Amino acid sequence: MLKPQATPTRELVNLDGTWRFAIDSRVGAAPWSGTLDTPLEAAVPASYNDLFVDPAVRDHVGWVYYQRTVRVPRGWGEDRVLLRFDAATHAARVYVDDTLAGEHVGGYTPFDVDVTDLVAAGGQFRLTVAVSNELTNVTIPPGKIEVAADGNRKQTYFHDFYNYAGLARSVWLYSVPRERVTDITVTTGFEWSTGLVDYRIETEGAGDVRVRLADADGALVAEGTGAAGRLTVEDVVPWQPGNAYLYDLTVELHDGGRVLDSYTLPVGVRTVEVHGHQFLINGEPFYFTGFGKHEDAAVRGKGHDDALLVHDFQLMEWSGANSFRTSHYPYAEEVLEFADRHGIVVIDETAAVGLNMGVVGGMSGTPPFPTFSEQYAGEATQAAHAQHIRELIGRDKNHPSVVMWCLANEPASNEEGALEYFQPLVELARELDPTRPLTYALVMFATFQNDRIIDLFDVVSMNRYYGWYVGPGDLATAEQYLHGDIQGWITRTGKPVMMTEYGADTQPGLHSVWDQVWTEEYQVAFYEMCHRVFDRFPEFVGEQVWNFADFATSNGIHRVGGNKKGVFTRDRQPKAAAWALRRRWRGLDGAKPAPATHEN
Ligand code: GCB
Repeated sequence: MLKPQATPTRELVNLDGTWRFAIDSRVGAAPWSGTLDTPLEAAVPASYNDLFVDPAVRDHVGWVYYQRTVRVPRGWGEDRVLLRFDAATHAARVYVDDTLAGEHVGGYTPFDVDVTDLVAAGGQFRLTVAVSNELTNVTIPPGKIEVAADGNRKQTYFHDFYNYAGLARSVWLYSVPRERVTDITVTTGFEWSTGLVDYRIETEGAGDVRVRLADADGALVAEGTGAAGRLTVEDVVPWQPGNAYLYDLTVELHDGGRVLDSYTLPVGVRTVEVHGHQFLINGEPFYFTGFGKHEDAAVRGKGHDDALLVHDFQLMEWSGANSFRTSHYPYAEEVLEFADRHGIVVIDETAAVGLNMGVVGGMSGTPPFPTFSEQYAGEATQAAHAQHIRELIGRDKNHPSVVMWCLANEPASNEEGALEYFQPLVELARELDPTRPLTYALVMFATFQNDRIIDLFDVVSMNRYYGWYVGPGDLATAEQYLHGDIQGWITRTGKPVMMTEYGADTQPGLHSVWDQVWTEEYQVAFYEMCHRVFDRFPEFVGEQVWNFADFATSNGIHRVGGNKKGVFTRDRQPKAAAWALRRRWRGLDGAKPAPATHEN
């Protein structure tokens, strides 16, 4: 799916700002058919939950309405006119004046609504967007809605981060020509020092395809014709972790001498491959250092914010991180573009978090009922998951920073039905993208003895909390468990093994000379213990701590003002562990950086 872009043949208007806002219980039926009668305005992009002080808005379960007027530029009479929603969490209905113009389900992937036949160039229209925050057994992530004793509908879900909702990413009105480029797929490779750029272009309407590849200075390095082909670049500059280089692929649709459409896609030339226990980028062993993150901040919730984007990447660089995982949903596309430009490696995760009744069952890991059953993650959930994978890969397939798809976080891969649930999804992902390895983040109940699905995947990604949920305060025992666990996975699979989550909640300012949980010293000692273990295994390919920053959670007695496993606070101040990670990952103070241990 192509991101809207201003080109010689396309224009776009950004619709961010403040929109009229109301929850459904406070407006009449069909509120889109007139001006929303509401005193509230919501910022776009932002999750709406924390904008207002009224708990009835924050805790609302169901539809909310956003509304504004939009003027169509007068020069767009010959074009098709589309609305693009970068995300509407978790479902949307889009009304142009009185007409339902489009719908979408899935809170973290973009969608278009073609409004050409409903609007006029130079005219204006009333745009109303209904957004639902409901999570059920037919959504990804799943959830459950019950009517509580007070008569109100209550949303529960099986992940800890707060269910922020609304229009948390940008909204656009854009024009495309009637004959146009509709999709571009690029895969890259090398033949010695020559770069190979394979392209496939989809179009609508007549016209001949021409492509041009320019280097970072704008100099032409290769060109071709036709809807599919291979471009070769002599002495190619590869896209490398920590050393990004992007070419520009300009795709044009021609009719004789006339350019009907033009679109430019940044392209990084790199390869990704799993070989035995190694994870290879451009044929070189790669060791992941970095974080599981969240899109999360005060007031704006999951609202995309370029200032926070820049600052988070600054902090990642400061700490010596070379990568992150988009836990637990696809992030805004701007984040991936930034990673492309700055050489940060991304594990791109779906929104399939909480497919695990064992976690709900508590520390015993015993599910109250089977996870892979009709009442929970059944066929309808699987269909939603498949559609989500299509949309994720459709959006992110061309980002060089994305080196692996993570199809789920902590599914009940130890339970009956897991194989039947995941096999078709893995086949789908491989068909959509045969070039990138696949993984899923493994919950602690899924052991090397009882996991049922690892053979379908390429990389073992472990989420483990020895020294926190298991053996809190007892790092010596934790060390033994962790060692045995990693050894077990290496022996069972022969695949690369990495840690995608390990961490300890930490209250900044709390100190102790002993191994006291929640103190800054304990978080440091916890990481030191884990790193000691990791460094014993040459088959181990990476460490992503949980979490980059503290983040908001739903109310729960295990969370004190949110999840505090961040090595930065929610407002991005470093805890002692952030400094310790920086020393390790940057090799300061004679500390041994993880990558050096593994010869890359
Ligand atoms: C996990 C989950 C993550 C939680 C984390 C925790 O295993 O994957 O979403 O936030 O544990 O802190 O409990």
